[in-house]
Amino acid sequence: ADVSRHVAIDLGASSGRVALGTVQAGKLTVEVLHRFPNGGVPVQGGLYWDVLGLWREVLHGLRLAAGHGPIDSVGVDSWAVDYALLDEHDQLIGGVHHYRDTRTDGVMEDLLTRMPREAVYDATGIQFLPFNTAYQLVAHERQAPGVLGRAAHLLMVPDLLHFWLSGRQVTEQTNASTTQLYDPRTGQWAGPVLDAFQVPAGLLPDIVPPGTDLGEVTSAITHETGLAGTRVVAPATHDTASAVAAVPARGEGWAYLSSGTWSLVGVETSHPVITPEALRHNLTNEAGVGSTTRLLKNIMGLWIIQECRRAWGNPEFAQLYANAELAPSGGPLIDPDDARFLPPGLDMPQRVQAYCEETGQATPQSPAEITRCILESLAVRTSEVLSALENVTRQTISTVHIVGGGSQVRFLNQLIADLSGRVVVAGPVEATLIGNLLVQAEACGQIPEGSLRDIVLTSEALDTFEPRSVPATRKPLIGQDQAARS
Ligand code: ADP
Ligand code: LRH
Repeated sequence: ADVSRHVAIDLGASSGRVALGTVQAGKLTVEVLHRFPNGGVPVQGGLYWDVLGLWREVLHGLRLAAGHGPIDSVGVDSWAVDYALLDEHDQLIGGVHHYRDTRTDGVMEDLLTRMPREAVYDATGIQFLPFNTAYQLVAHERQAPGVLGRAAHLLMVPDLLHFWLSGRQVTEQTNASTTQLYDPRTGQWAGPVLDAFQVPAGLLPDIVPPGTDLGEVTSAITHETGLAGTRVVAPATHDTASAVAAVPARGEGWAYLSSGTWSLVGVETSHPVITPEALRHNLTNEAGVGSTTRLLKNIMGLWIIQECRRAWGNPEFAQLYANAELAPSGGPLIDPDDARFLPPGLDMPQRVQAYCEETGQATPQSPAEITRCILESLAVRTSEVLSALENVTRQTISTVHIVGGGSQVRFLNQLIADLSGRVVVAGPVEATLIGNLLVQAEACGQIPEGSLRDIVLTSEALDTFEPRSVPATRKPLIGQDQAARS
């Protein structure tokens, strides 16, 4: 057909959206039909996602989409690492835990005494983060002994929604790679890691690549939403993989920053880079679209500001950032990756202040000063990681593509250009949705294979930020070689 229409469901940690994408004459137009907030739900000392509430919003978005006429395909992406357990009757066992749940405290350190860090890295290529699925599963079993034995299936969050849409249970590869239970060399689950951590292999469904057709929506979905005959096509279900697929870059010498709740800073490589140097920098090798590897690192990101904003009564982001830009420059800096910033809490502004006090710096007082401190610190840390990526890949990075909700923060874009000394190209804001939609369109045969980035380049307006000179004092303020710290 000349025209095809696809629906992307993109669940971010701070918000979700359902969008309609129309592909015609090699161009994509995107209309966001429905947006809704997302966040953790604290229950009895644990932290969960409201996965049923998200599903209700998804159904609402699908009803709106059905009202626009026939839809060729639908696919889901979300944040990584989190999962649901189902029993033998395919019913949920308990809730879906949030990766920031403190149940994983100390688990990673403990497990790395069973299988050495080097061996786990060699088998998976994945960065050591305390909330990787591997450690969450062990924490789950410790909290609820026997639960992994009772469970029949494990589905990652987007796979759970694909199951509810299509009736098929699979694990899509890009998100499977974030579990630290996946071997990027074989494309299969990493047996030795499963054995060492005592994760039953029988829980894990078959792995399928992005762009896999999972069949038509079920009759229950047709009844509930009006969608009929629509294929469920797994996109790159890891949101970061979808975002990177839509980075509007050509040629070589570029890096990306997927900027939202997290800052994901990395490059695309043709193969996993699993070397002692990559391990020293705790870089991760996540699976990308088209058999690529996303060699990247997590930086704590705008999460710290999101939590401060909650403490300050939810002022508008635009206002917060405008005020931060007016605050004095050359103030204190934090290490955004300090573990104290990981858990949620209305005391986030105090945590930032405490860090500054402990490190003998001035204490930022107003929301504007605190926000500026966080933004400058993110820019410094981003520059450090870009240098680490250059060292590990022995390639020069001259351009940084910033995509995602955070690419709207023009002040941060400029800070990153200035502090890293590189050209920043900002946009698209909705890269994840676009990547999700284009992988579906490719799988449906509506666009030529490998043409995703060209389509983004012709469909989206971009902004450029040239580096300006900065006082040399800005650069070395955080530690010696922070990029080397895991
Ligand atoms: P996630 O997918 O992790 O939920 P997003 O990619 O949606 O995150 O990005 C969310 C971030 O985008 C917010 O934390 C905020 O910093 C930034 N943002 C959202 N709206 C605006 C706005 N109007 N102006 C500037 N920044 C914004
Ligand atoms: C970003 C993201 C990131 C993961 C984190 C858990 O939304 O998927 O890539 O590390 O969430």
